[in-house]
Amino acid sequence: MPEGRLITFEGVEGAGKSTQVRLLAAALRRHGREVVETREPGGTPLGEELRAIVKHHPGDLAPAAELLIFAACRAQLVEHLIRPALERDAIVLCDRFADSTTVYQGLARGLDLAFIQLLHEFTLGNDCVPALTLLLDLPAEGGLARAAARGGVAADRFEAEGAAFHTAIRDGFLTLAKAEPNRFRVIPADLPPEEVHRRILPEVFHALG
Ligand code: T5A
Repeated sequence: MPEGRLITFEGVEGAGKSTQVRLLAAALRRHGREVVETREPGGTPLGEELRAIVKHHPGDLAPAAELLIFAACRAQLVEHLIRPALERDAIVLCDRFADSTTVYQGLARGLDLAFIQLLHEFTLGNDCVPALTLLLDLPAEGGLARAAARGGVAADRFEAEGAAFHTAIRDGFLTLAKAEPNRFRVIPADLPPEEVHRRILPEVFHALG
């Protein structure tokens, strides 16, 4: 059986996803596994260019345009990084993935969920679907406060949305987790980073078999 696995991290802004990707990558490397760390939007030269646009475009960005930018980022990432890594049996850790599109553009922005599902099938195929999705859960305001406390960077288009939007994001992820309990693990994220990591590890080793 191929040993490559795609593991994704999801959650509200500032939930600690990047921090946990780094901690998990180090732990898996200590176990001798090849690990590829990546993020969405981004992860490829094209994706990083589109990331800057989708996060900081100064004018109005139509919701459909926003959706298609995320889909373009993902198509590039899957083709150029994720699929080749899985084919050589690496573990890919991705900071946000398709579930973010379902939640942000589908559930929060109100775009057609059936169309978004078709886009996922088109961009991921059936070989780049996450084996495990770690949902780092905490109240939206807690994550936003962490992101703001980082300082130095102005709020992006998403962070600048109101409280109702961010609450819908948290609720949306919890709804997806409930619908797919075999793939999702909900991890409480309002704990110190090392404690969150300690709770993630057994879930990952279980998924890796
Ligand atoms: N988006 C994305 C969509 O709308 N559709 C999509 O399809 C996709 C893929 C991306 C934006 O795009 C949207 C969602 C986003 O709004 P981003 O900057 O990548 O923008 O946003 P985030 O993914 O939210 O990234 P952040 O860096 O803001 O949050 P993280 O990665 O969850 O958090 P992290 O690890 O960077 O930590 C944030 C701060 O908190 C501290 C860290 O040191 C850091 O200072 N921290 C903790 N503090 C206390 N306790 C803990 N356990 C902590 N863990 C981390």
